[in-house]
Amino acid sequence: MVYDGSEQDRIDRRFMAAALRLSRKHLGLTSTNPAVGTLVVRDVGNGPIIVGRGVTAVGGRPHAEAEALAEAGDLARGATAYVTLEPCAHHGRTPPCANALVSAGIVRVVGAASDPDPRVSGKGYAILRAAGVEVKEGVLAREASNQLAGYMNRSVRKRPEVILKLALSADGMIGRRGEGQIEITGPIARRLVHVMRAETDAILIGIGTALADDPELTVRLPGLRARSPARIVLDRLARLPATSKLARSANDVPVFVAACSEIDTLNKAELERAGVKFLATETYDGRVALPELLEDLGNHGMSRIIVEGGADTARAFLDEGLVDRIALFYGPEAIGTDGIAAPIGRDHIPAGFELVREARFGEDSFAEWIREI
Ligand code: AOF
Ligand code: ZN
Repeated sequence: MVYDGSEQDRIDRRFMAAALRLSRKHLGLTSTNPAVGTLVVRDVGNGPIIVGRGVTAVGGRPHAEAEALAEAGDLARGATAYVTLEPCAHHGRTPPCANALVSAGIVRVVGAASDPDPRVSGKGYAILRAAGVEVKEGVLAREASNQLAGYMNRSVRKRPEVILKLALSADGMIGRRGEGQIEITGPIARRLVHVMRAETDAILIGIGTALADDPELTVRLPGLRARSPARIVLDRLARLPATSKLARSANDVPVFVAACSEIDTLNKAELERAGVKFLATETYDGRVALPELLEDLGNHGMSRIIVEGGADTARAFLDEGLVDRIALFYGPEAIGTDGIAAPIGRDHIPAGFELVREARFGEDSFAEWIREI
C-alpha cells in the first residue's frame, strides 16, 4: 500500500514510538551498549503489521536489528525497519547491522537518533543508501536521544548521565531537620522511583544521608529485586558503618564507597570484609572530586546514575554543572520552618534544561527536565 506523505509520517511516528517503548525494556541492562529497539513492519495491502521485534540483548549483544530480523525471517524481504538508533557499521563479533538489514531484503529504514560512535556516525545510513535502501532519518529523534541519554553521555562526555531525583514538599523542602527520612510522596510516586532505579546502573548518595537514613537503595518492586543497581556512597573518610543496611547487603547488590585514596582505617577493612568495594578518589577542597569520580564510573561501564540525596550532594552536582536530568516529585503537604530546603525547585531550574514530562501520581506531581548533550 502507498500512503501520501502526511499519512506515512503519522505511521512512521507511531511505529517509532512503539520501537522506543519496546527498547525501554532493557534500559540499564545492556552494559556500555545502548538499549536499542527495532521493529520490522510489513504491509501487503491490509495496513502495516509488525513481523519482527528486537531489543539489544541483556549484556549488549546481539544487537536489536539482529534479534528483529531473526524473528521476521523471510518476512523481512520488502519490509520497513524502524530503528531507534542508526544501525551499526562496524565489524564486531557479528557483521554490521546495516549490512544485515540489506541482506535480509529490508527496503526502507526509518531511524530516530544518529549514533555519536565514530565507528558508526553517518556510516550506517550510508551503507543502507548505497545498497538502494530508502532511509528516513530523525523520526522522533528528540524522544530517542532522551531515552538514549545514558549512552549519548558516555560517548560524548566520557561519563555517565547524571539524574538528580528529589522528592519535595509543597513548600520546597526535602526533609525535616533531625528527623532523617520522612514521607513526602505517596506510594505510586515511590514505586516510580523504584522503576527509575531499575533503569540505571547506580544510585549515589552522600555519607550524611547514609548515616541519617540508613537507606537500602534497592529496587523493591515485586519480581524486580534482581534489577537493583549498584549503590555508591560519597564518603571521603570511609565512615559508612559496617552494620548499615548498605554494607550488610553488599554481597547481594554491589556497594562502592568513594573515599579519599589515603584513607586506611579499621572501618575500611571491616567494610571490605563485608564486601564493600572502594573507589579511590581525588579530593578537592575537602570533598570528593566529582568530575574525576564520574569519569571512573564511566570507565567501570556505567551509563546512568541517579543522585538521590541529600541536599549537599545534590547541590555539589548542580554547582559543578554535572546534572543532565532533573526529576522532581512534589508531595501535597508543606513541611514549614524546620524543613531542609531543596537546592532546586520547579521555579528555578538551571538554564539549558527543557521540560520533557509532567505527570500526576495520586496526590503527587512529577516533572522531568533534560539538557541537550
Ligand atoms: C546497533 N544496534 O542494538 C546497538 C548498537 O561492542 P559492539 O560491537 O556491540 O558495538 C557497540 C556499538 O554498537 C555501540 O557503541 C553503538 O555504536 C552500537 N550499538 N548498534 O546497530 C544495537 N546496541
Ligand atoms: Zn549493530
